[in-house]
Amino acid sequence: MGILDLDVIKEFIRLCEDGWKLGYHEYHGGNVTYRMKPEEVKEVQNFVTKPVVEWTEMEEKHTSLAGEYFLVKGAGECFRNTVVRPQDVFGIVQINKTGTEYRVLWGLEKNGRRPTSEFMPHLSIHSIKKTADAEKYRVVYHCHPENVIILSAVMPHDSKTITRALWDMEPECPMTFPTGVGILDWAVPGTVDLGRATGELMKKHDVVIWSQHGILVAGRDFDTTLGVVHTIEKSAGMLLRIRQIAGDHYDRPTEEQYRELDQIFHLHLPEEYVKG
Ligand code: 2HA
Ligand code: ZN
Repeated sequence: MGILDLDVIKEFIRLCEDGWKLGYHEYHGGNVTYRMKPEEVKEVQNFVTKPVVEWTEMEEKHTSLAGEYFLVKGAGECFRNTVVRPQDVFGIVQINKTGTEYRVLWGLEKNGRRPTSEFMPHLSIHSIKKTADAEKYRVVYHCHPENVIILSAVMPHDSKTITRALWDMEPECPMTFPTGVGILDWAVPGTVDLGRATGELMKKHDVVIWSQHGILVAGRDFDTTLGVVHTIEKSAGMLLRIRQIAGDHYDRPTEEQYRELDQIFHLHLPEEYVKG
């Protein structure tokens, strides 16, 4: 048995493989990080005896993430290669006891053992989400689904408009992303400003669309996280087709129907999105 036989590693690889096959990761597009559970850290320690890169100072301190371990996609790596060269495409990274430094324990072998350039924005989101609910949020995933990107170019960048339009496609949508979708205008990727604005929206939502770029999701596990993206991307595709066929003349659930759905499935849909 080796490190690649551990369930958590296999599941991480499967997310990367599925994301690639679904067309969410052209070239080196997208990135993913996962905050490991204590029992997974223990398992990994059987295979990792000493760090492969010593401590690196972080641009931002994250006290709430002190002592955590992350699976992290590597800078410039392609999701497509995760299955064939996992040790290059991602790695295991440990945060120090004060939340000021990180070190690489395994993987990231190519490209100078560097985590994704979006590692710091990802850590900010992990910090916000862990503080909100440590068990509910472990994955931060960013990808480039085609229909979501097209939709972001033609719809107003307003959270209510876009959330309701996506929800209206099928009940699976409000059930899968009940806190709705935040959206930001086009911005230069990887900047501190974009990271901050995303973090602000992540306090309220689990999903943020970066207009004409892609989507960012925080989730409990790999199934949930990929499931949310898959559902939103399918919904965005249906919405674009319906609008192509019928313009604005198509059936949508009413406010009362949303209230009924909410009551039966205990979704706690925000009032601002339910109200017509
Ligand atoms: O290449 O997708 O947003 C990684 C990205 C940056
Ligand atoms: Zn991107």
